[in-house]
Amino acid sequence: MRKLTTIPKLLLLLTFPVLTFAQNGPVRGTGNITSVSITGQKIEFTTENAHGELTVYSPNVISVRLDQKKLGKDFSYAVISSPVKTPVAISQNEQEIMVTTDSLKARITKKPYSIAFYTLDGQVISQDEKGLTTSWVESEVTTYKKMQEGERFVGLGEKTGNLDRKGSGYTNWNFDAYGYSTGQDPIYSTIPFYMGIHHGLNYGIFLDNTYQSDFNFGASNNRFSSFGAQGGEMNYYFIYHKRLADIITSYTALTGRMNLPPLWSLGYQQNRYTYYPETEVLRIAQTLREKKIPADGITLDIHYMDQYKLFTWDKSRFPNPLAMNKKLADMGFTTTVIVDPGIKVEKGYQAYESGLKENIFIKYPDSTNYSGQVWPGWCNFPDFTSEKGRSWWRNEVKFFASTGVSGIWNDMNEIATWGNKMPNNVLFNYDGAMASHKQAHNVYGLQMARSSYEGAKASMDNKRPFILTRAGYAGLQRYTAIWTGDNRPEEDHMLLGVRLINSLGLSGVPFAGMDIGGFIGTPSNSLFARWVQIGAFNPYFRNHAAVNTQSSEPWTHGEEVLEISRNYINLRYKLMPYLYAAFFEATQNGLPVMRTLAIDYTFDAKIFDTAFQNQYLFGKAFMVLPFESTKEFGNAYFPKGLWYDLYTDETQTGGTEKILRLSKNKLPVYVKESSIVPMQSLVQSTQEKPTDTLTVHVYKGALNNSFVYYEDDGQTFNYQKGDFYKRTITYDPAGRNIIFEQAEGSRKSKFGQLQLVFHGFSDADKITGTTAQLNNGQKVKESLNSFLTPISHFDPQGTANPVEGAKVKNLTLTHTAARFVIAY
Ligand code: NBV
Repeated sequence: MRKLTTIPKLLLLLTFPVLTFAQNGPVRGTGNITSVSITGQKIEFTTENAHGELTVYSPNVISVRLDQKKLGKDFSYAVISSPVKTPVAISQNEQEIMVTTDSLKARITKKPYSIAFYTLDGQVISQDEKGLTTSWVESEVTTYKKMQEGERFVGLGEKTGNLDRKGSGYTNWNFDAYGYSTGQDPIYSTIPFYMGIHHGLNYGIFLDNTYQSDFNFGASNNRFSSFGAQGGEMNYYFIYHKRLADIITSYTALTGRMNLPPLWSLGYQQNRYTYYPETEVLRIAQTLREKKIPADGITLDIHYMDQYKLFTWDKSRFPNPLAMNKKLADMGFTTTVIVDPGIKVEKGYQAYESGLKENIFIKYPDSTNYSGQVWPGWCNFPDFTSEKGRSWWRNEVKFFASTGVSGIWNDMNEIATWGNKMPNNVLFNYDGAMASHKQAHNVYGLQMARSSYEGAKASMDNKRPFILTRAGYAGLQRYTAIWTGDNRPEEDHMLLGVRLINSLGLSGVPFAGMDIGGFIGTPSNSLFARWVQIGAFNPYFRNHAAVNTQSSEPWTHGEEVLEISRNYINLRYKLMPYLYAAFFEATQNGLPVMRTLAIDYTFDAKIFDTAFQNQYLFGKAFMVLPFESTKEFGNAYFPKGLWYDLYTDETQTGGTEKILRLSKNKLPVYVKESSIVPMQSLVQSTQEKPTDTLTVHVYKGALNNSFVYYEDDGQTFNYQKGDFYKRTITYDPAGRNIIFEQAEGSRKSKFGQLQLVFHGFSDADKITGTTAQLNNGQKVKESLNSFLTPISHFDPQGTANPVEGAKVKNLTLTHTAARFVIAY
């Protein structure tokens, strides 16, 4: 690998003939740097054709801005953090400016401008493609990076295609992509953040520009990767860490992390376009209970409204929504309703009249309101990029809480209108800066979701709202979950959905889902069953189907599919303590709940193989292998380490491929060695109290592992005042210990008993609970049962057969907040 060394200048010139330009036909380059000023962590410079700025945000994050005109204030809808004070050395000479932090070096070459990033020991992480660097074609600005040998690219949010995006190009322009094909681009949302991987190094680049943006990872060229936008400035953040996971953590330090979701939103959500009238909604809820299919959410699509008019209920279909929602709540269901941004132009209609009066709609340049056609007919659209528009929406949204609704599902917010050709001269406030549709389009959905979140939060009495969106921009995770829109009931679409959610996870969005079963048609029975199995291992778990398709409830595909669906939904509910902890982790470090193997096994080429690219981890412990339902055999790849079959505890050594025999009723899932998996008894909704025992599964292994167990009321913001119960559980193979650290927070666990289940341990391991280690003087009641325990928790059939040779032992303790150690 090439290193940054002090090669004599002449030699440099000979080795790399710099074919540069300040202007060549319609293309304008930056040209040479002509002046430099350094203030603290910031370098400002001018070039022959441009103005530039480099800011050290942290030891690992550097922002670069370039524009043909003087740079103004750096306004962003995505970035919420400011530079942190960081030790940095900046020096310059005639040829270059050197920036060194504790983690990386950046070198700006002056003649002409170009930038490169290096590790502290001089390895190239990323460098501008000499000769092209950053340049403009009219108002379109692009930065070109040299394509490194063997370089791979991951991320970019909700993008179709392969996990490794090498060889592909993408456009960001939020688009209503009804029934999109598996290679279609763009679709609904924009997250201009990707990570490059080469030579055992990885880095992230976030282009913070809301115009239509384009990314090229070696599509139609063999020279560079590039990112650019049709207007605005070049404004990007370069992030370097040794681990890909840390890059995501830094990216989400910039753009924010998700808030703790309400627990009910992690349960199963039953959806349809559309359930009405009220009797039908209640019938669905009752049937879920009767058939013992655990569920938490019922979602209402556009037909709950009076002629699709926002902030209304159709009184003939829903005569008393508050009473209906109360009935649903008594049965353990929470209601989510859809909202579209379009407000019907109709004299006398409350929302329209108040929107007019408050003057909150987006406008043509001649100050008339822009009208586009959607469900209710001709509509005007609130300007969510103005504080006035957001405040109007926040106020209107209170309507939902007053009718007993806790979830707001934001649809059509690309903006989608009939014709899908919104004029570019429509104007948006853009928080005072005034922007055209070209600049505001990609943030409209984000700002709508933000307004819904803020409005719902303000009207829900300290309860956590749940917001779902279709469109969005970088940073959407701060307000909302996202789903992948109008997918098709096809096998490859199910697998594409897995990759879309994985890619969203790489791009800072942990709370994502897809329409289970496929939206625009009727899936085969086996596809529906497989999709529910996978859905149980998705962060947001909702099935949905369009009008004029077969209904999508788990019982509509026959008894066998019903049973398979129930088994996996049951498993999801038993895993709730594990899942909630995974969400808690996402709020702390931005890491996703559903993780492509690229996060933990970044430099293992095999995981990018299209045969294995859909495999993912669900939380830290489970590796899910999503195969088409039509396959009898599946080729699996096990990354290094030891893996336990979730259902049999059979072990599999990593670094290997294996052909698995598949069956309809079982989704292949493996547990990583040294994992810690807390589970609870089966409940029918998250509102039902589980039994008093928390079961913690421990898998023997050689890796150090720690798991942060987290509980709170699952509903309110009281956790912000310390009302939580949190404890770190560490698996320490060298010390042969499992350590339960002292619990933190002012809350008592809802579980009085703790049952430990040991997988892969043998009698020779002599597991003991060490009561002596308790530091509060309290005695721990313990009983070590040295018989094989039925591993019914994971049996998809629920038949609870002990598995021969599984060496599962259990130990039951009184749950105490004090630190204790289990030795083996
Ligand atoms: O509101 C109807 C549908 C909704 O069910 C779907 O989930 C959205 O993605 N919506 C799109 C409107 C257009 C459907 C053709």
